Amino acid sequence: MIHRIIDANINRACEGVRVLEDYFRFELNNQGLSRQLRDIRHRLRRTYCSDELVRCRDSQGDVGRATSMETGDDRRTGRKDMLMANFKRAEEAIRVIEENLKLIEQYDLSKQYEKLRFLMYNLEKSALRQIEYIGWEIYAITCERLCGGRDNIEVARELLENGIRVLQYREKEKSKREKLEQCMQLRALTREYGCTFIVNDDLDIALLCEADGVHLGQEDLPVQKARKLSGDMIIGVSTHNEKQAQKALQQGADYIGVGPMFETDTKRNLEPCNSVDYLRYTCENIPLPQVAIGGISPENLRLLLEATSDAGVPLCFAMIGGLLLADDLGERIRQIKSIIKEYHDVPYTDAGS
Ligand code: TZP
Ligand code: MG
Repeated sequence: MIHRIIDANINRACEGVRVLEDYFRFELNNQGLSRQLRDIRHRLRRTYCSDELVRCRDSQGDVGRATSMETGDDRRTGRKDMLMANFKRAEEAIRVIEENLKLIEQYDLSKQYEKLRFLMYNLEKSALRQIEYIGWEIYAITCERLCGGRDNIEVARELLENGIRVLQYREKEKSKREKLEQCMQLRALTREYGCTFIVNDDLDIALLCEADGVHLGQEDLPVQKARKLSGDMIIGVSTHNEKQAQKALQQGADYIGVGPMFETDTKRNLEPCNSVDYLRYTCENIPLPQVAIGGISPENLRLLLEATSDAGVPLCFAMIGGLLLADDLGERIRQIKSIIKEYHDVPYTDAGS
């Protein structure tokens, strides 16, 4: 009855992949991931084709069916949960196919399925990262100078308590030693809250504190060189025009900063940027998650959301002054999130669940 097992597991794997594929295709408009998943699904079907498969099928006589109907193990709480369950479903099913093909002396085919399983592991990682990006919404950046006497750690705690899911450490006037010290503390804190932690400029500090990522400007290390040291750490790159955005994409950046959107006092000597038009361009042409930045506040946020309402890439909004200068951080975060929600109800709401 080995064919019965293989048949059930080819179906199981393909169905799991189809759930994933349609999520990335229809909800996220993510062409890259949906194409790769489609390709895997076709290879799952085609690698072992035998009339024996359908002949041995007996769904009515499946003793596992009643159990599956009775348990609530497959109740999902959100999209992340659904995605993880379906990656696992597909990976486990492929493993079963591999083992059983070996039993019927189809060793070469088993190895082909093994390759597909490893492709799924890689896709799982990048898919989960995409989901993380969607959950970012507000990309908070530190700036102790704007914190009214409080230090970065205190302010970060308040941001995290109010649901911030990505925090960048950016301090231009502190020594490396001070920065490392604060980053170590922030790493521990962000880990507690499951928040992505990114260090601006300093790859060495990012590595030492085990940050999730590093953010590089046009004058910092080039992406390819940074990648040699950073492994699979997230690398974000600031871009101010189309050429820089294309280059960041080619060089393997994981996301791009897009800005400055508006005038800002926070950063001096900014390269000019045709703001909203440029953001529209990157959303349409650069298939990477995007972080709009520069002078963004609750007052002008709708302008950006309107211009990008059909963006097929994850888009979030970086703020320093627009966030840190608020009297009540929690209130400001809720205000910004509710503005974002006017434009992106699904899937931006439960991605972090
Ligand atoms: N990069 C481009 S603009 C900017 C950076 C770091 C400053 C953003 O700060 P604010 O206060 O949100 O304008
Ligand atoms: Mg920099």
